[in-house]
Parts: sequence; C-alpha cells; structure tokens
Amino acid sequence: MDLDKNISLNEDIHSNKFLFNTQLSVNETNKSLDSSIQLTNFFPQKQIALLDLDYFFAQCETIRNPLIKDLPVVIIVQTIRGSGAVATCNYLARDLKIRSGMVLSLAKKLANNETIFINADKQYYTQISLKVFEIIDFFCDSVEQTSIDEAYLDLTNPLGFEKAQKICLNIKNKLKNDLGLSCSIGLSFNKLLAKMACEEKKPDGFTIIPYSKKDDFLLKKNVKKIHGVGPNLELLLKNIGVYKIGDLRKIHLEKLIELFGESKGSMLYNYSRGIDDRVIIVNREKQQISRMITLKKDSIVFDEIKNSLDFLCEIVFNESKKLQKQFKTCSLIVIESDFETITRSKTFDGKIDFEKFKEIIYFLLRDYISDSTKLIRRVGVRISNFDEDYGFQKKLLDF
Ligand code: DGT
Ligand code: CA
Repeated sequence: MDLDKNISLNEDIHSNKFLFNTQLSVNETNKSLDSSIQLTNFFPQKQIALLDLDYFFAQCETIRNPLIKDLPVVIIVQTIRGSGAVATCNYLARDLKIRSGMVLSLAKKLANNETIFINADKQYYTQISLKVFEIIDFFCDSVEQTSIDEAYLDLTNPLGFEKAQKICLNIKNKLKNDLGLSCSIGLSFNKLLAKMACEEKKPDGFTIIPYSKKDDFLLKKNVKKIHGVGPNLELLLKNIGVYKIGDLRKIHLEKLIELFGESKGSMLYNYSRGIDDRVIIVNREKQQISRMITLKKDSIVFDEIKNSLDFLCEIVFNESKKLQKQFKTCSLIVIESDFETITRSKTFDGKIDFEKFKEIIYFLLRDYISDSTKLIRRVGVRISNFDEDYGFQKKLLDF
C-alpha cells in the first residue's frame, strides 16, 4: 500500500467561506477589556495537531533491536563534565522512576537487573527522524518542526475536525506500519490546546479537543499544564490562591498584568481561556509535492482521466516553480475502486519542463492502463527527488 493523501485539504484550504463556524465565547467578568484580546474569538477555527514521538531515542533503539522491547531501556548522553546523564528512557524504565536529565549514577541505583543502558547514537536517531518527517510531509503541507521528534501540523480544511482526525490517524498508522514507531497526537484548534491534548495521553495517545470541549478540558487542569508556566510562576500563582486554570480565569487582565507584566499577564489571561493565535511557522523543506483528486466517475479510459491529470500537473508544477524546486522523479498515484493504491514512477536527469512532465505522467497512466483491468477512483501526481537544496530546513541536531 502506498500513501493516500486526501487532497481536498490542499485544494480548499484557503477558502474561508467553509471555515466560519467559530463559536463565540463571551467573557462575563472582563467585558470592558482590550478588544484586541476578545477579537481573537472571531477568527475562523483551525485544526492544529501536535505530533510527538514516544520515548524517541529509546524507541529508535528498540526498533533496531526488538529483543529489548519488553525491558527497561535507558539512553545515556555524556555531560560536559564527563559523567553520564539520562537523555530519555522507555516507559518500563519510567516505572522505575528513572527520568530524562537524571545523573547516570542515580539511574543505575533505580534500575533493576533487566535494565539496558545504551549510549545515545544521535546520527541514527537523526536518520529515523528524517524518515518520520518524510511521512508527515506527505500528509501535511504546513509543518513546523519543533524538535527531532515533535512537530505542529496545520490541518485546517473545509471538512473540519473529522477530516483532520483522519489525517492524524493515517500518519499514526503509517509511522507504526512502516517504521514501527508509536507517537502521541493532540488535535485541537490552536497550538496551546494541541500541545495540552498531546500530553493528555502518552504513549500512543490520540486526544482531540474541539472548540466546544475546551472549557471542560481546561478549567479543572492545574495551572502548570499551561505552556509557559514553570515551577516559579506556578508558585507565584499558588501564592495568590490560583491552583487550577478555572481559578486563573477569575482574575482580571489588569490584575494579571500588574502582577506578572504585560507579556506574561496577557498570556495567562488568554491561555486560561484557550486563546492562542500563534500560527504554524513552516520550517521544513519539502521532500516531495503531490496532489490527488477523485474522478467524477470511476474509469479506466485514458481520455476520461486526462483532464484531471492536466489539472493536477498544473498545480504540482506551479508549486515546484513557486518553491524553486527542480525535480527528477515524477510519479503517478492511482487509487483503484477497491481502494488499493498503486504508484508508478520515472526518474530523469536534467530539467523537466511542463510539457515533458505531462508527457511522463501520460506515459505512466497509459502504462498502468495497459496492464490493469480495475477501475480508477482517484488519481494523484507527485514530484520528488529535488535537485536544488535551498536549505531553509534546520539541521535536526540544531534543535
Ligand atoms: P516522551 O515524548 O515523553 O514519550 O519521551 P521522549 O524521550 O520522546 O522525550 P522528548 O519528546 O522530550 O524528547 C525527544 C528526544 O530528545 C528524547 O528521546 C531524547 C532527547 N532528549 C530529551 N531530553 C533530553 C536532554 O535533556 N538531553 C539530551 N541530550 N537529550 C534529550
Ligand atoms: Ca517525544
């Protein structure tokens, strides 16, 4: 099975007319406050996911040596002082109270005699991370990678949460089936809640918080669950009787600003209400560009499919120009009426112009038709194997 990227995400993504289903929240206690803060509620709802690989370095070790799967696994890094520290450990080791950042001598004391200690192999983890992001990039165009194993995905689409949920599940399954890796995903309408959702259930979690559920989710949570509330701020909040997010919400904006300054005060005010306007900052270089479309009716006749292919070729080629990408590999993706996915590719050296690109795609379709009897339901076009490296992607170990 190849990947099936559900294309309408890309086609209609900027069409706001579908997106104005925002529910408004009116704040009872702070009606007089700065209107710019309240205005955030009028923006169209987004679908934002946070994907985080579980116990990443330890999982990488487990996939190269499945024999350690059911044992506590601890990954060690050398500190500047020459002693060892725990980079991460799997959940069996966490059951023994071993934690990231712990000095090795303490981790060894807590370990049982089954515990495996492994020196970190960052090059290998980087290779695995590249494969992970290839899969994520296939399903989502708007990805902000925040670490070697974590990324925000903007999955905003006209069909809403259900569609975004399907894409998350597709990514989750693909990571599991192709790489043997589990991840946790939080899906919500902004970064703040996506992150909190992701942390709600780990490992292998998938938590969804739609706008209508945000208050149920937030109000009873401890303030330390808010992104940006560390132990010091938590203590300061406790000192004024604020333990839960619900308590925080009762405090006026002016008071929060007086206590914590403009920036932190507004942040606490907004975040306690689930308001977060931070956008996804795309920082990944694309490994491929693809688009798919469902045919008006299932077909195996070239002339009935050609128009759809022309349309896709134009979109994909224009995108490659926009991103200044020279590609070497052209692929045709076919989803048959029984949902089986077939991919046919051709690779060329040298520049491929638009006419040549279309010719290649036509050739691949004719070739497919010549030895298939099944009807085609969806077709896709993909380009990959890019020539130029404009290098706006951070190196993974720079995170
Ligand atoms: P999780 O997400 O709680 O299931 O566990 P991890 O291990 O994936 O933790 P995460 O996402 O915070 O970090 C991703 C990887 O980054 C982790 O597998 C190892 C590495 N890492 C995390 N914290 C440290 C650290 O303090 N030092 C070093 N050298 N590496 C770290
Ligand atoms: Ca992780």
